Amino acid sequence: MNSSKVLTIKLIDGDGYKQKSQFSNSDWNIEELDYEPVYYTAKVVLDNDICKKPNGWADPAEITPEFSKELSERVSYTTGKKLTLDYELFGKMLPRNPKGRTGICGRGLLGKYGPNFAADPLVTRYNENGSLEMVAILRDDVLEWAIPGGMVEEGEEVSLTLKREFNEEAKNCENSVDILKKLDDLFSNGVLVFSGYVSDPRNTDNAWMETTCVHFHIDDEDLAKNLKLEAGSDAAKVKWVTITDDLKLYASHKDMVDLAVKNFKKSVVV
Ligand code: RP5
Repeated sequence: MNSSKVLTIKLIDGDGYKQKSQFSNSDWNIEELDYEPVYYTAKVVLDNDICKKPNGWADPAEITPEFSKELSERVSYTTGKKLTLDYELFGKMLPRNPKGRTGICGRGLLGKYGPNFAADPLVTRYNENGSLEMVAILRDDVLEWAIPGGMVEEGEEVSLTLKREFNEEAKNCENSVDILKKLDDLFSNGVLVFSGYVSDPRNTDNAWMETTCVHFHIDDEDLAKNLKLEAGSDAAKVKWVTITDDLKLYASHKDMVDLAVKNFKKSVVV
């Protein structure tokens, strides 16, 4: 994210990822007088304005003094501090991406100004050949393999999000009562891998992703062999993928997998 190059550009028609403007340095401390980020807030975000739609998931489009106050009370995982509203956009003060310029302002495809909280359940097992594998989904928006993670809903405990997202995206099918019980046990014993800002192609100068990744390693042979997977919401496919050095995953997912594997190998007593 600190690279001086423009981020991965995905150009999808309509409400998708947008081309970002060029910049030479992402560091806010280095002045860039001709920096002109593209303004973009997707229609799907505006259509889900919490003030206009019952069950809407996006912040209001109108920045009222009351909303500004609410915004300045939000706390980031990354800094552990309340947001500072020091980015001026169309005469309103907004939060500034803590990791630097992105080439895009507004919320893009993200619902919230500031941090947008997600949760990433990394489920692994050893296969019959002794290789470590993870459950991966093929995201149906960008067609890249990913951890089956998703957004934390308003008021939801992260531990619930981890399980809900795994069930919705990767285990969208019947499993025996025994397997479900074992899966429940598995999800009650995760190891925290990472919590904080992640480099996601949707990040903008004013809205960004922060996630909690938790590792759940399946030791139980029955669960490892017999857990049935089926792709559900937001997933075109699901499968066990061998974790190799050159595995390519969406956004920062490979970094989180590498961290989990490193910690896991250290924790295994030989
Ligand atoms: C990533 O976006 C997070 O790591 C998480 O996996 C994902 C959440 O977004 P959606 O899957 O809900 O689009 O940055």
